[in-house]
This record gives sequence, structure tokens and C-alpha cells, in this order.
Amino acid sequence: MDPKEIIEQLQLLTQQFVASLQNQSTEQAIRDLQAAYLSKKGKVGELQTSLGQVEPSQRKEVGQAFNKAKQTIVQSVTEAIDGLVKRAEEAYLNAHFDVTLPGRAPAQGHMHPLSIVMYDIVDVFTSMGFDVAQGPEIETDEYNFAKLNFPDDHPARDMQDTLFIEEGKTLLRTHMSPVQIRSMLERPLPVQVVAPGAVFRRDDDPTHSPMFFQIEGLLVDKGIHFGHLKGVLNTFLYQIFGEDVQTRFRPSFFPFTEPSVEVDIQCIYCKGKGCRLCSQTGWIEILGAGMVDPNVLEGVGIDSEMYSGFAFGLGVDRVAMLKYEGITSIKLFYENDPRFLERFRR
Ligand code: FA5
Repeated sequence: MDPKEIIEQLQLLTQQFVASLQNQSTEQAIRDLQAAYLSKKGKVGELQTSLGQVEPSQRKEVGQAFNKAKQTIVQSVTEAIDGLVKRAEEAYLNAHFDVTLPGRAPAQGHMHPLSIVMYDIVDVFTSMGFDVAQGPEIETDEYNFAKLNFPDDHPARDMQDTLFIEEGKTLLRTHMSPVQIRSMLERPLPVQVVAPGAVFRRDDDPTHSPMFFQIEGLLVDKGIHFGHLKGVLNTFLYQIFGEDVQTRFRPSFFPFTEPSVEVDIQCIYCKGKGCRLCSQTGWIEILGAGMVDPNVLEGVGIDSEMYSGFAFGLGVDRVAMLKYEGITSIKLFYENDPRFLERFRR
């Protein structure tokens, strides 16, 4: 067979193949078409059988023409399949994504309302020179009660429903006052600290939670008197609730302070007229405080003739419930419902 004729036929077959490729719409159809040309019985395959009849001196040229034709076919197949995949992806994207829709901002976290209030309160005290102190949530009976002047059989222990780990030995701290003891034992005098943290009691109702947060404050130095306590607490209350808030100091009892007081603010909702929130009294209790009992000072090795101090403790949850109107249950702070928490983004 004339080599020229073979080469011309090959070119024709290649052109035919490339033209038919345009009409194929599936990968299988493309593969079938490829087989119809390149398999042994395919159009190119059959033509190749004529290679044996070509003069040996011309076989090289004809052989190269076959290789080139096969390469062209294989390459067009790859391109056609790539094109199919690309078109399928585009069709999927067009059907599933509307690029004209406005974007969705990624969700951003923010501080929990109790953390916000806690930081605000701590800021007020650090601006008055208080240092931040910490202690463990699992405490010893010694630090939670004994060193705070609660004798073993003292009825004051019943004031706080304790969650004991080992009765009489270890417990979940019921208040932040053990940090007073730790601070006086660990720090040089004068001691001036605030201790924020979680405390635990067997309490459970709309205004009492089994876990809640307190901030304790302590100042021990020479010549500290009740006037200092009043000045510091009034400054704190004015900064948190506003300069015009009325405050009231009532005599009270805590085993570790003498004298002891409870501090109220005039109800910020009814301004003292009496409402549901203040149980018609016009006042809301905010914190407990007093002058550190000399027994407590002596118990940690501080000379109570030379040094005196004051301490106070407040419930962070209570302050947060007052600052943010309409929080009817303390539980809302602990349920982590994003619809509630969203209100406190700032
Ligand atoms: C004490 O815990 C004292 N350690 C405070 C203190 C410190 C007094 C230093 C004197 C000197 P009390 O038990 O009253 O006191 O608790 C303090 C505050 O914690 C309360 O005024 C209240 O706001 C809050 N509180 C008490 N129990 C709960 C509870 N179950 N859930 C939420 N808040 C509570």
C-alpha cells in the first residue's frame, strides 16, 4: 500500500475522530469512541495492519504518523473528559450557590455577662490599689471555717449549706473568705486584695444557684477603721450603680468580722418606693462586710493590737441581675442559651 495514501487516511481519521468527539456528552461515550478508533479492530487499528505492506525503508515515516495520530486522539480524549468534569462542576455550583446572596458573617464569641460584671467590679477595686488574689475551689474545712472563727459546733456553720468532699476535712468552698486567710498567710503586710471566684452551696431557687460567683475584699494595715470600709464600699457602689445611688449599712453578724454589716442599695427600679424586686422594702442587699475579727488576725499570726482590717464579700450574680433589667432567674446565667447571652455582646 502507498505510504502517502496511509498517511492521508490517518489524517482524515484523526479529523473525523476530533469532529465526532464534539458530539459526545458522557465519559462513557467518549471512551467508546476512543475504542472505535484505537482498539485492534478500530478504524486506526485496522489501518495499522497495512503497515506490514509498506516498503521497509518507508515504515519509519508511516510508523511515526501512526504514533502522532494516536497521541492526538488520546490527548483530545483527555481534554474532552476534563471539559465534561468542569462543565458538571459549573452546573452544580450554579444550581446550589447564589453568588448574589449577601455573605454570612462568621459567628464571633463574646464575654459571658458574669465575666463582664466580674471584670467591671475587679477594675473598680484595682483602681483603688487592691491586688487580685486567688485560691482553690476545693478547700479545707480549716480555711473555709475554722480559721475564720467558726468553732466546730458553732451554729454559724449552718448558715451555709456545705457540699463536703470529706466531712470535716475537705469541701467545695462555700464563700471566698478562705482567700482572706491564704492572703494573710502568704503575703507581707499590709495586705490589700480582691478575690473573685466560684463558690458552691446546697442552694437552688430563682435567686440562689448551687454554683455562683463572689468577690471578696480584704485590707489589713495599721490604723484601718470602719470609715475606710465605708469609703471603699461607697466608692465601689457609686461606680457600679451610678453616683446618685443611696446606700445603707445595717448591723449584721459574720463569725469572722466584728462589727459586721450588711450593705444595701436603694432599689434602682422603684427608687425606694417599694416594688416586687425589692420585696416592697425599697432596699436591696448587695454585700456583707465588717472589721476583721481580732481572733482571725491572731490565728494567722498578725498582732491585732498593731494591725486592723476590713473585709467584704458580694455576690456577682446578684449584682449582674440588678445591672441587667429583667433577669428573673439566676439559672439563666448557667444555661448557656445563645438567645439570652446575645444580649450581652458589647
Ligand atoms: C458570705 O459569704 C461572706 N463570706 C461575705 C463576707 C465577706 C462578709 C467578708 C463579711 C466579710 P453571704 O453568705 O451573705 O456572705 O453571701 C454573700 C453574697 O453571696 C450574698 O449577699 C448573695 O449576694 C450571694 N449569694 C449567697 N448565696 C447565693 C446563691 N446560692 N446563689 C447566688 N448568690 C448567692
